[in-house]
Amino acid sequence: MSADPAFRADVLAGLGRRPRAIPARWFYDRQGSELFEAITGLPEYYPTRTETAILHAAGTAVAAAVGPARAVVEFGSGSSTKTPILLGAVAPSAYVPIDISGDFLRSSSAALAAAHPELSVLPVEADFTHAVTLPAEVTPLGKLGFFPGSTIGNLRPSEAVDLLRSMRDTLGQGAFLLIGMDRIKDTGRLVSAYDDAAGVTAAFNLNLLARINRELAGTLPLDAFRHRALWNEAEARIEMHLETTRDIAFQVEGQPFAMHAGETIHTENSHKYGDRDARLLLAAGDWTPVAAWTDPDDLFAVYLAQA
Ligand code: AVJ
Repeated sequence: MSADPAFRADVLAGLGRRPRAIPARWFYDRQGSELFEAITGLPEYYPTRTETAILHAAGTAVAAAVGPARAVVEFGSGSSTKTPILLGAVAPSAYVPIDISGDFLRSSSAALAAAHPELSVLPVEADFTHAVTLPAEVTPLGKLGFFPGSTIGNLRPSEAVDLLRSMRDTLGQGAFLLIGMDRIKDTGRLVSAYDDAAGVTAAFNLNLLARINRELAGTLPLDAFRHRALWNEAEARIEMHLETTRDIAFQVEGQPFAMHAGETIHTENSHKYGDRDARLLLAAGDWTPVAAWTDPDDLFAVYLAQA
């Protein structure tokens, strides 16, 4: 299978720049997606189970706030756990998942349509970081955007503002957005969520190098890398890196690279937000927060905002 040219470009550019960094979107080949599913069930990785509980508790209030006859527009292909909770609470007439990867989108949409025969499921294969034209069927319907998981945290603040503005362009004036945002908390709790004792997150991180070797004729010596997760206080984010334990030389598609012991490839940012940070970010993205729900330990928050 010939590699995605965007993957090739991001990897070659990312390994060539200093500090070396590869965008987190490339984690999610089949192995990476399966490893992420395993991460969501880890005892240390609280976000998924916490957000799911919040959605269960807040569903009725969200439905009351957004009103009837809506279209739920999910930015991403939808998760088998969280999406049905929202659909069950809001009972929309249409569901529009938007995702750049068509295969995953089609399979998850088909599964959801089978489970919700009364729902019009209208998948759109697109890059939702830019405004997306929604199917004509949903034009007359009020829109409720859904962006769970604190995936917004993968983006640096300026990129997150741009994404929020694109979502507003896609959904239109008066639309609602339900968005998950992970809270700042005890550093030890945060770091262990990204460096679990079983090493599943380490395998998830290292799989990116295995994917480069698989798809880009890479010769990276995986045994020379170790997973690192650290809290960056100044940026309020967890950073994941792959650190070399010795001097190495390798190729990617024939292009040579060398790394000294201790150098890293920065593979992910997961920004965390206090309540004020979250509200400021939404406002910068031209969204007005109208409600928020958290868990009893204030580990995670779900915001409802209006355009
Ligand atoms: C899917 C991006 C929300 O940042 O917490 C989980 C990905 N990375 N463990 C996150 C992830 C390491 C996750 N997001």
